[in-house]
Amino acid sequence: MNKPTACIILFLSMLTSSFVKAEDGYRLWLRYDKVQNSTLYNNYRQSVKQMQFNGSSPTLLAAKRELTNALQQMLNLQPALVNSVTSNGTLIVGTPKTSANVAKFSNDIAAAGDEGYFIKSANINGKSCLMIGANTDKGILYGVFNFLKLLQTGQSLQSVAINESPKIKMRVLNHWDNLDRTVERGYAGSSIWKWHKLPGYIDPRYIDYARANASIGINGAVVNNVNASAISLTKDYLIKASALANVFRTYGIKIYLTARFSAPIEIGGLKTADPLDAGVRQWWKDKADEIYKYIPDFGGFIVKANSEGQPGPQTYNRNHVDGANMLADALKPHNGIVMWRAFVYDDKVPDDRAKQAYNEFKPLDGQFSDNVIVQVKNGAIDFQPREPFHPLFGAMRKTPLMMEFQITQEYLGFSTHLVYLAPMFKETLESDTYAKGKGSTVAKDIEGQLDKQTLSGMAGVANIGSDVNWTGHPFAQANWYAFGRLAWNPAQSSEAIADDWLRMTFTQDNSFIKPVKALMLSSRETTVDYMTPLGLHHIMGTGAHYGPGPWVGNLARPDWNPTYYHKADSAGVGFDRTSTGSNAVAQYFPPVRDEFEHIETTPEKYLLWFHHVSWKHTMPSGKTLWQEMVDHYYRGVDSVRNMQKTWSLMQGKIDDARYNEVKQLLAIQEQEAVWWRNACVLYFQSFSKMPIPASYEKPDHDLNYYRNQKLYFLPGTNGVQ
Ligand code: GCV
Repeated sequence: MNKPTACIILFLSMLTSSFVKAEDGYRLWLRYDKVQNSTLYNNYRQSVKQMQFNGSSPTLLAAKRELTNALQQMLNLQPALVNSVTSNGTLIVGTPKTSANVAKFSNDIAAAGDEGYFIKSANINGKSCLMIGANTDKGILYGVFNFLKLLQTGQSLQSVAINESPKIKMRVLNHWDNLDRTVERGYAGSSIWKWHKLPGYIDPRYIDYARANASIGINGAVVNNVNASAISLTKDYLIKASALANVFRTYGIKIYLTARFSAPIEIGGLKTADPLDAGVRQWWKDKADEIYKYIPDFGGFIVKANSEGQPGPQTYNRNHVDGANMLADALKPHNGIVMWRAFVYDDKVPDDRAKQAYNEFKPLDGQFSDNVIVQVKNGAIDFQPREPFHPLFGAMRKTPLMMEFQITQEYLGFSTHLVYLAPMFKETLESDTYAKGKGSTVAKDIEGQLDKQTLSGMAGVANIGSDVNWTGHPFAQANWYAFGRLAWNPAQSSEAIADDWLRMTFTQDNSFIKPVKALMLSSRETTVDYMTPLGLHHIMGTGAHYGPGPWVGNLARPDWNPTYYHKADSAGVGFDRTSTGSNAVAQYFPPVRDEFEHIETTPEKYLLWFHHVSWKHTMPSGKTLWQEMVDHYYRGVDSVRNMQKTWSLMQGKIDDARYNEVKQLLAIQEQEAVWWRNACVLYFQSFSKMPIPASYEKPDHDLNYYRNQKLYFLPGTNGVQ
């Protein structure tokens, strides 16, 4: 072979191997790479030599496809399909309808309910078998995905005994996707919904989206923005949505749409959208009937009403109950649900924004129809890096409440910063409202356990887009994953979820898992440290919400100004929400109320949320508030640098593509953490007039420099800069 030919062959083989190994993140946590541990590999192969899997519904066929593809890839094995159990190592999958063997497990079946399943090792006809059983096809699908997780995470199948059923009924992703494919607060490319090509073209991505959701138990998707367009309710768009619904249905996912309150005027030609007007009510009934003609299992509507400029019942001097119940009546004959958002606040209302949702909704408790669920953000302001739990939790005892978390990182570094959100979600879920005494956690409220509600739900504002890796940052996939896992069962630990995700997404290598899991678990606290420590909130740049902007105080709406929230002056900093201030604390039950009322008993992490505190106040550490604040900001940056160090040790333990991507993103995160730290410390120093210790890294610019930073064309802003 001559030299040039050899070079070309070498070059081509390098290309091919880099294509083979290229990891673009598309496969998410459903990678199904070959099992590396030879003992496990052999044991697994022995356990699933044969398979009994009957039934021909689309969902069962999808589950079977997933299972057989995965076994082929992980174990290089195609189990022989059998009708009866004649040897050890048979995997039996089915419902009582499709499998007489499964039907025998009546207790497990009863425990599974509508969506649950069991996975068990069992002796059938004297042979050792593995069973995946459920009442429903959907239960089987979830069981199969969990079974595959056991294999992907290297669990032993010997004496496996798992009984699972979800604690929450509606586990829904809220896409803030516009029909023009921009995504409000989206940082991972454009919308994945290609409306102009629907219904004719079904992008395979829709199927992978549905698979990924089903693998973590998500059973609903609101496909369009809560800042809604009435166009999505026109016939053409309903037909497009029905094509998506057809894909989702196989994977147990219902489609929901946002309902623009003024749609009867905008697309219906009516003169009003008054919810008590007979013509308007009839319009919505007809619209609901039309929707169900196209989408027989349509989930229902979500509504953002009278909030941030959206139309709503108050436009016609009616209240939220009037609006929600009108839509509920229209959906009721079809078993549809209304998710009515409690994210309302009005700058014309001269009260603390944090109090407004409670003030509006609490008096309406008990008046909503039984197919309405009120969707409440985790905190009373707006998805900040840290907020105390929303006071509506525990307070609406006759109304089911649905949690709304934000998975997309609007306030937590877009898809540029590595921030694992499970600890933040858990912090809210585990908060005790004391509504019915100790142990009345937020989780219990949204599970419907506090007052035996029949509806229960958790929504997450999706971080999914058209980027190859779906979520922009490779680690942002973990937040989608964790949301689904926690919606299924809020009691699961952030650590266990991170462990599973890392093993499925990257590698089983413990020398990678251990340090990277620790890095993930502390990442949210790190972000709070360099953005909004000690209860500071809403001090980000305006419009795009990117970077620091504590100085902003000139916006038309006072409640959009950071200065409204931190109230820094020469005496101190923080929002007095105690009885001497806005008295927002009164919206909590005692003893939470009493705890937040006093500086001494308020958890330090919420201090400036509830109190205006002197710069010289002595903190439990013995430092002044000023010094403590400075230390948090500096600690935040140090922690990001430690994340970088940890990550650099991971080179070679995973593929180069994702290693390098995360490395570069961490470098951006470090620069931006420094930006946040310097800008905030210099700004607050202009009030405290106290020094930054000489031994600390000096901000490399003065305050004016940071104030004059202007970023253009950031994603997720719908054109607002
Ligand atoms: C969809 C915040 C966001 C808005 C969002 C709103 C909401 O204010 O910045 O983009 O609008 O929350 O949750 O409705």
